[in-house]
Amino acid sequence: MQIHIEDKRLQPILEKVQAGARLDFDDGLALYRTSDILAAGYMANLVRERMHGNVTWFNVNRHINPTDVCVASCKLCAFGKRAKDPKAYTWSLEEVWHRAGEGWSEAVTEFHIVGGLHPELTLDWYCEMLRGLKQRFPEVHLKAFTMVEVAYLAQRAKLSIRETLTRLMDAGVDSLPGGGAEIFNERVRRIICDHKIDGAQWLEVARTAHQLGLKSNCTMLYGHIENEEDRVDHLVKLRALQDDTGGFQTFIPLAFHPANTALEHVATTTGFLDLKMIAVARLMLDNIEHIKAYWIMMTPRIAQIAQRFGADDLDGTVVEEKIYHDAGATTSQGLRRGELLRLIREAGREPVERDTLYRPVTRTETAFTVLV
Ligand code: V47
Repeated sequence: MQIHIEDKRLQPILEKVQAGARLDFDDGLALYRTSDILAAGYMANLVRERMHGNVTWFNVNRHINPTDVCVASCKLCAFGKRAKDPKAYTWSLEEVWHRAGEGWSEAVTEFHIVGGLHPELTLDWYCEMLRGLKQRFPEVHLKAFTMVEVAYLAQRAKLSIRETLTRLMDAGVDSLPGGGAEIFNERVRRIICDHKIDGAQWLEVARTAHQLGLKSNCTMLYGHIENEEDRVDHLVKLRALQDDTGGFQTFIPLAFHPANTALEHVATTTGFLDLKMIAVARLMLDNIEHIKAYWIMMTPRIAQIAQRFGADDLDGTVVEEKIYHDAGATTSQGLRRGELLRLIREAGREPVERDTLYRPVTRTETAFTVLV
């Protein structure tokens, strides 16, 4: 099929995409720098349909954030609080288990568990939390702890990353979410999250997790002080690790929300940039199966359109979300299943419910009366 490419610099990229060839660093830069978003979207959609046909995956999950107490004080974050901040919270184990059950129904297949770097909660505490969740909700997949949290728990417990991950797996962790990656470039990282592990360490924790058989996701935080080179560098590093391990399931571009952070002066991202981030990710990350449009971050409106710009996954029903809402997100806390189906079908896609490992979940819609 012939398409009209306004930005002639994209012509060789189209040829590579049509031939199924890998894009290089300069191609990534050209894609981030173009205003020809329709050409980028067309190419990304081509790849997306080659990989997933007409399917858009979605899941029914619940986010659990046991504490917002965090030693890191990252400039990018509105969620983390100092222990002595009167607004800080830490749930007891009973509260975690109780809250996990709130809004839970048989439909929930995943708990997404992340929180602050708490100076006192121990690895044993987290393991008990996981065991308690597994005991109460044996069918629910536990996608828990970012690479940053794993590294912090390892440091506090004076254990290796491998040993820490092994203990978390024994206690019930089934996979890892993709947060904390931010932008790997050290110049940017020093400003937006200088207390976090560096990019190389993030990648090393991911590598160890994958070697132990854990799948994980990966993310990139954009729309703050990074430039286009930083973005391409980030994607190329993720792609290189994926070549080695194959352990990343999904990439999620995360738009920076400046409200209530130390970077409040930064302008919020636009729909144009949000869609471009999805498209470029689909084109550059040829070895990562899924690109997720996280509607909480990009709004249901943009997430819906993203299904035609390279995204094949909409996350999720969520139920309760704190990290983005503390940073000023005005999206709702959770989407009902029926609403997700509408967003997918109206975009001409076929919704397929999945579990965390992208196995189709077969249930009749009427079985969801509790959620719809
Ligand atoms: O790690 C923190 C980011 C992440 C802000 O793996 C912020 O399936 C924008 O990782 N503005 C947490 N972003 C969210 C996350 C995630 C979400 C959905 C699905 C998955 C998955 C992972 O949010 C943090 C950080 O990168 N973040 N503060 C902020 N003010």
